[in-house]
Amino acid sequence: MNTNFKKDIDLGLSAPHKTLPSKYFYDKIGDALFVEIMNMPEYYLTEAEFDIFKNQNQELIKALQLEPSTFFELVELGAGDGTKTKQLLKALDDQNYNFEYVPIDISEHALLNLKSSVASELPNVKIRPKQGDYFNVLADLKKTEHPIIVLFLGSNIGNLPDSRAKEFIHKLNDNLKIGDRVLLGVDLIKSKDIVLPAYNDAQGITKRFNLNLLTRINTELGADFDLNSFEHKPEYTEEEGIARSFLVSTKNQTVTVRSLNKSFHFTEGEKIHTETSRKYNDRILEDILGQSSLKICDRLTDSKQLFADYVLEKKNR
Ligand code: AVI
Repeated sequence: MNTNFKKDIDLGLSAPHKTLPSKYFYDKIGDALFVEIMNMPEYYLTEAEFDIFKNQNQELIKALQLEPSTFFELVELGAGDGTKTKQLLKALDDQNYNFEYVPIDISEHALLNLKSSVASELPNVKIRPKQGDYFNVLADLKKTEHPIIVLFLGSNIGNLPDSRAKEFIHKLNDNLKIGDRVLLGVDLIKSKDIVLPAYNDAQGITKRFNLNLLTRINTELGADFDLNSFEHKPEYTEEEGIARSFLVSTKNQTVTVRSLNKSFHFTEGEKIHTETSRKYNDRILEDILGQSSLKICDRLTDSKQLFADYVLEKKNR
């Protein structure tokens, strides 16, 4: 059994404001539900970023200051199925850029699928998948002299609270050389009537995604959460720019987690915070970059101005 999982669940459910880490959404069922989420009409993020990669790949190449004759490594953190990235790979390949694609992911399975799809769709593209922790792989790559371009797409940084996003940026900064660049995909701050439905879809897929956390605790830690006694509830205000998902107890109840030898009491209306999805603008990103040497050089947005891919460069201060 995963001891970190057990420890994190204990910590989160024992806190005065109960919380569960969103990284535990992604088991086999959660991965499949997230694919469904990305295809939902309400979840505009995926289509908006795809629009940038499909329709502005020339602008992207220019903004990243890539040169056909200089070898570079295109390193993607958490590559997934690479749908967006393949648009950029194709444009680079068509114009004979000299590069290697290095997708990094925790999932060996995702990397194998990506490798075979790139090999069949873009046979000229050199791909060197790396399985493991982002920063361990980046630390190794730092030793090379070639320019590194890091892709961190899909507003994945938005799932980190601001303090952790700052730590992430500082670690990324430490693992890059002067002149290396980052393409950071973020969801932009916008009104509630667009953001909330993306986290509360009509078909109830996001609700299943959120409740799957309780199913995991039931299955893996022998808990007795009654899924019918918790409601999915997202919240968002445009002023703050943060969407938060909660599971709300619909009654007073006690849940026992066998492998922890513990029971947790929930009052009616009590919330468990399960996810943070921060939305960005220039000012918020500047604040997250803080004193790091990563500076904003450029920004591309989709045709509806919903999503942005920022180009950051590590400068010599
Ligand atoms: C992966 N991440 C950027 C998604 C988001 O929008 O925060 C995860 C997600 N949660 C609910 N819907 C999608």
